[in-house]
Amino acid sequence: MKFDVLTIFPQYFDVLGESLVGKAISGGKFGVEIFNIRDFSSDKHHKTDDAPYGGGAGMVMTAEPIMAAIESADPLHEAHRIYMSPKGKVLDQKRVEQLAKKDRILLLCGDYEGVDERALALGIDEEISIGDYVLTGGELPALVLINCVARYLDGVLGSSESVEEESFSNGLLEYPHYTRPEVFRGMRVPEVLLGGNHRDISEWRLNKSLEVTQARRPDLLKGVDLTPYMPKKKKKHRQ
Ligand code: 4FM
Repeated sequence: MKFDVLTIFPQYFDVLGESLVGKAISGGKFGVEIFNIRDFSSDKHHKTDDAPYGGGAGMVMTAEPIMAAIESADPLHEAHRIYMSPKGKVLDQKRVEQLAKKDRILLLCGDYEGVDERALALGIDEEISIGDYVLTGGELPALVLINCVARYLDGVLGSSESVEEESFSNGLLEYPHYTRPEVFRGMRVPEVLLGGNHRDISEWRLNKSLEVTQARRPDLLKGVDLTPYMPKKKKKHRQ
């Protein structure tokens, strides 16, 4: 997987040098290339914004350097081109899983009051939001998207099972976790986890998952099929 990120604030992405995501990048599992939109401005002062037509406060990012940056990063339109914006469809784990299957993703980060609509019409395939709140720009949302997609790529998590076992993979919130010591400030680790009976442990964890989901995010249970799995009876074939 290769991410191309287009931004006027490339410093935001220095954080990718740290962390598990950074390890995966240096491990060659995926790459992130940062493009400074300012480098693509033909203006003598490398201007990337201008006053809005129709008036009003703030500045709008101009279409020309954005289109030049998009076409330089992805001249053959091989990448899925995403604009991070509160107007986009809100990202969920299902969409993250689909995005993780793509070979290339281009992320356009806007700042100031907005991006000239023509750059979006001509250069962008999809708008994605990370949630219903407003930030100063698309850089943190782009880092969020890169981070959750990276978890699906080999070498980011400890093992591939960890992605399948966690919150949302079964549509439920996670069960509680415990590690040593057995007693901390008088609080004991639940007895079942010390016993080594893996059927009992799985049952306890599923029940805890259902309990925490019902208590905190009952909306998530609407998408979960709680019917117990029942193998179908084989039809009897007579000869
Ligand atoms: C985006 C500000 C573009 C200015 C933003 C411009 C956001 C979100 C967000 C702020 N992006 N999910 N929520 N962006 O708040 O994705 Cl020009």
